Amino acid sequence: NRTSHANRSVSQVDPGGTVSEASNYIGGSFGRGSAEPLDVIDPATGAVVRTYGSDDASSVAAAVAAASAAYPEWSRATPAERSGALHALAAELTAREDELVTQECLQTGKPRRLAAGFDVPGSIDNVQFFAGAARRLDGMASGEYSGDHTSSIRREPIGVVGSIAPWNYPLQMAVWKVLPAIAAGNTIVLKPAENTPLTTMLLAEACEAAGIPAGVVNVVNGTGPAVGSALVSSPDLAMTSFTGSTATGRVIAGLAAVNGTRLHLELGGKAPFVVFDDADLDAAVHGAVAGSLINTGQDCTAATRAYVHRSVFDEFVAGVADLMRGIRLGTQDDPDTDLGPLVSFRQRDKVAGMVEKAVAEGARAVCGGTIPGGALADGAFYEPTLIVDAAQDSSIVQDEVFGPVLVAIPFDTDDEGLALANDCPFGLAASAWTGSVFRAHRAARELAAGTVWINDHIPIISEMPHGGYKASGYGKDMSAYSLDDYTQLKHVMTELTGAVQ
Ligand code: TXE
Repeated sequence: NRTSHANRSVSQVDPGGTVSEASNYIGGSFGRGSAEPLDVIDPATGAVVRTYGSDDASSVAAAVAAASAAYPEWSRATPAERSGALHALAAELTAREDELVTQECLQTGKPRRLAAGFDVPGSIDNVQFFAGAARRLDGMASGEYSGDHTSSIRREPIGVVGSIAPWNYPLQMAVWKVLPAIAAGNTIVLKPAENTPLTTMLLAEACEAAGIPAGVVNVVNGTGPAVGSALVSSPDLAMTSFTGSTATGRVIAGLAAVNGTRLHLELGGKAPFVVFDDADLDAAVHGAVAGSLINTGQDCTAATRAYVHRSVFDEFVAGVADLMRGIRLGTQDDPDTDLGPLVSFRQRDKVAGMVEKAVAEGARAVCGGTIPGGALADGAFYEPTLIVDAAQDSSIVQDEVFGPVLVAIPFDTDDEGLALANDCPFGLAASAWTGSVFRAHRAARELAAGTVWINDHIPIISEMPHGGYKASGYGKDMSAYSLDDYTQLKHVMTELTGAVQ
């Protein structure tokens, strides 16, 4: 019964921090789903940190109804009014920064340093960006293209957006979905991943405290097949946005197609990291380790395939393995921790299985390739792993591992290096390492990916778009470009002469 905790904040519902009864935020009220209870598990220890009653199709219907009811007023608010509400949201999130970091680390296992330095401040920066962008939703300038008419363009919101987010950066993914949607005047129902609901509920609490009108932002929680598919199947959605696996993206695309719902998909990646013979090798080695191990490799832009010119290949491999062996695995609050666990034991087992298969097929782990024992044995940890001798068409090279695993493959010519980099279904991000401005520009032009870094790998900024080419999906997150995806254009054509009867 979703109304049983109406108007109580998440922290009031959950004073002890062990059993949360709130699973949804619908029409401005926190409530509790009565479907199967789900556990939130600390992957660093295996301990259950929260149990919540998940939602069901009736909560989804109520959330979509609340978003539909809130839409007329929110869509007609002035840009300044919406911007003001979003600035207030940024302030409420800032006031909760510490709590957001703690909860983000608890549910994902990420080191406090990462959540405090990247996840949470990056999310707040994104909210601030969209608070500003909400006032720049201009249409194209008008003009007279026929002698008797004047034309103008209106940029309008679409309606109710249904969004499904993954677990790798729970707060950031929620913000990437919610902010462009509501900045543009839409309302939204968001379902976070079932194992990482905590910071999305804090985001809902911040929305309430910021005075964002009831029903503009709604959250439901539960599994993908039960709650996610009920949301995506709703005929009252104008748009669906999803970040997650390619397989689930295809299911969602099918469900959305039934209702003709607009789609925005970010479906992971398999980023190549191309090292030419004139690269600063020390920088490339450090970049490869940082780029492949970011968030324990659970980042859709992580470096996964290093294509390295044969003349520097051995030195690159030795350098990366050396640095990887020095990486310290550990729990969230240990200040010495460089690398946390995978988000779940299921994800850890997926990574281990893919590495085992690669080795059975003839590849070799230069370092790592194992589940650590000792004090780390209770958590979902996996050693940083560098693979060589893998075939270009093997699963470890072509499929998303989403773990701390980098494959290195040599090439002989620039053409071959770039061709191998593009020989993969994914196209989210790529990097090229070179001292030559010509090679840099050529790589930027030829690498088939939504983001290409030159002599770096990983940084993102709120002002610039993030989104895929090829099987990595379509539509942009972040930046003013995402507002194109969450709005529709209307041509208004006015007859000027009064001659039409
Ligand atoms: O993803 P899913 P999983 C990749 C990564 C990872 C793999 C599997 O390779 O190892 O996916 O992870 C919801 N209808 N990425 O199984 O299933 C689900 O509840 C509606 C890459 O966890 O895609 C969750 O909220 N929704 C990625 C979300 O989809 C459904 C980030 C993501 O889960 C659903 C995460 C359904 N039928 C995983 N089934 C990236 N692009 O960054 C599931 N969901």
